[in-house]
Amino acid sequence: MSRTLIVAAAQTGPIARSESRAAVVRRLLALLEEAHGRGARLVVFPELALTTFFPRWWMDDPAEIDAWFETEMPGPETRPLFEAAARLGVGFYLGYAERVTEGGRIRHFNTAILVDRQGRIAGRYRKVHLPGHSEYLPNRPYQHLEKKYFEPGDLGFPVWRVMDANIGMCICNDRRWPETYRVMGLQDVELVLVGYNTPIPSVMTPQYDHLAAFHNHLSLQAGAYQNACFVVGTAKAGKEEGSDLLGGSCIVAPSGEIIAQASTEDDEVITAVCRLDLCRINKGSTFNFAAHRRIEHYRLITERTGAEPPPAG
Ligand code: CDV
Repeated sequence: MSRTLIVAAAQTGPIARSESRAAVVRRLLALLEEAHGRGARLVVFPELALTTFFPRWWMDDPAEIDAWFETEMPGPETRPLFEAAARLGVGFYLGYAERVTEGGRIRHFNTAILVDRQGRIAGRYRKVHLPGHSEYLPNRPYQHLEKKYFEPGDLGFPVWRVMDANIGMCICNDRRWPETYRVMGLQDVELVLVGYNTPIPSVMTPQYDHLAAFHNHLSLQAGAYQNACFVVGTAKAGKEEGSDLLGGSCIVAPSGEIIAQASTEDDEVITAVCRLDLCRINKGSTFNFAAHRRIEHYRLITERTGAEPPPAG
């Protein structure tokens, strides 16, 4: 029997610094309900979906920094999302800043959770590829301080069997790295969920600002095609606290084709019917990993981090 899942990307427009968690959750609830009304059974919200993109600001005061983080999930302000998931029978992906005490120390992560249709947390992912810098960079329109405020994720790239599908998660900059998708591809992933905040101008590569939308889709489409899976990319978009955030939320089929795309930089739901068995076309042919991968030639991928030129000949 073919498996079909209607999936939504619930893009948000900007979130103001002053906007309360409760107000943001009301926006997310409206998106969840709209997605449900359009038949969606899984909704993908952005990275750091509960707040403005605070890593753009340098902060020293630990209390000021910690105010951006959630210490419990669900907490009092986010519980309505979990209740709505259970009431409507709609799962969701939610990105947020996580502050947790583990092994006797306080840890900060850029995290996403997968909540099932019963409103239970079925999976947790912590962002592995943190972009930006940890030191203050003068003469910039803003900072990108993810390396200051978060530790690299420590949970790898798991895939969960939820809603009769193999589902994996990653966060924003992770989508640019083929390793992200391939580790999930090796767990037979069928659906990769990714939320993002992509500021323009880029602190890292202003030379490529005019290509930001192209590089976003290029990464999502390549990940989908090369691993024969659907990819749902959801932006926080628009002008947020003076900084432009890329839109272009989309849903990509295992063929690499975009099958739904946002047309605004505001709160917007897009949906697509994902026939999960389409993943089997390339999982059983061009990208049949068991038949074609040659792992004896891939050692450098895990043994070497940075590029080294060949010896002079
Ligand atoms: N939030 C992010 O991870 N943003 C990065 C930017 C800094 C390049 C991204 O990959 O979109």
